[in-house]
Amino acid sequence: MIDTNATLEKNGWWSRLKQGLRKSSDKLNDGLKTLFIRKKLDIETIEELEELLILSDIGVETAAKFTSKLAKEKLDKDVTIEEVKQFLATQIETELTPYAVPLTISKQHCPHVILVIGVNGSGKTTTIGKLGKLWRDQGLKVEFVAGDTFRAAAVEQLQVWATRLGIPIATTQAGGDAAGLVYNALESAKKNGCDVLIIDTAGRLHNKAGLMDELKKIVRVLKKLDAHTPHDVLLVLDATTGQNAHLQTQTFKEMIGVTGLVLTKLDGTAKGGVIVSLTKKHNLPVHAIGVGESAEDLRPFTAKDFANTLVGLELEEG
Ligand SMILES: Nc1nc2c(ncn2[C@@H]2O[C@H](COP(=O)(O)OP(=O)(O)OP(=O)(O)O)[C@@H](O)[C@H]2O)c(=O)[nH]1
Ligand SMILES: [Mg+2]
Repeated sequence: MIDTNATLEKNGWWSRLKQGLRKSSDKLNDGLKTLFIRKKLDIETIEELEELLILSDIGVETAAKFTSKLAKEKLDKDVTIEEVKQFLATQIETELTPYAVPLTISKQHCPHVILVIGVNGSGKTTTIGKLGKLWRDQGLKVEFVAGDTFRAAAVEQLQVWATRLGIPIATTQAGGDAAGLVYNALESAKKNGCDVLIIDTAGRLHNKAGLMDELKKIVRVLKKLDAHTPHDVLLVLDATTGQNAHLQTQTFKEMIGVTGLVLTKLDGTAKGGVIVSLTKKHNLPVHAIGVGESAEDLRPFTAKDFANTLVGLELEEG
């Protein structure tokens, strides 16, 4: 499984997380600073705080839940901005903890098959490269399948990661049959002792129906060889798309089935709170988040680190 406690580069990851969530935390913090000039917590401040939370895409219901709880505890009492930040961080952490689930690779699966899906440009191929590095570094035998046969450049892009990381990759020519490629790749991965088979897919075909049909076909052929596969269907979402991420999740969930989320490009949005509403609404775990383009910019998702960073609290050492 992904070792969430890996100390390697932990401090480096924290500073990347902090840097990556800067847009979101700056927005929240600037808002809080203007709100909490007054010392006493009045109803007007509570309402403005609710608005600020809604603007961070945390979700209308959750924003109302947080602020009514704060009002119950602190209305007409003196509060400091630090207290409010601590309160929000605790609430966000509580909301997210059930959804911060590491992606567990079972060596018994031989191989553990992960199908990676999402609309074009969401960060699928990059995420596969990053995950491949993470697991390879943990000593797992990883293989890639370049299942986006729609574009020649897509195969090349995954090939670059594979070469750089020394990870074997199954490919076919552009325009080739993705499901056939996946079938052959699983068949040979079963023979050669591969631990994790990660399948890249197209984000765009001629139309949405075509894309969904191809993904369904891939799932069908996997099941023909091994009814338990794919063990995970990872939906990769670009966090900068905001409310659109909700729509994408709904569609992929209905059409293909999704077991977990990866949120990418959190560094490019001020609405990092979208993770709170996404997980809750769709009841899906977040396995990892991306806060930049390099291989080190993806890590397992932990509720406390995310919550504290989002509200601008310093992370605890250790
Ligand atoms: N800033 C930032 N950029 C990212 C992140 N993840 C991916 N990207 C960039 O987003 C762009 C698209 O990523 P890809 O991995 O090619 O996306 P894809 O889903 O495979 O796209 P298609 O193959 O077209 O379906 C690339 O330029 C990546 O470098 C991230 O966490 N932060
Ligand atoms: Mg791609």
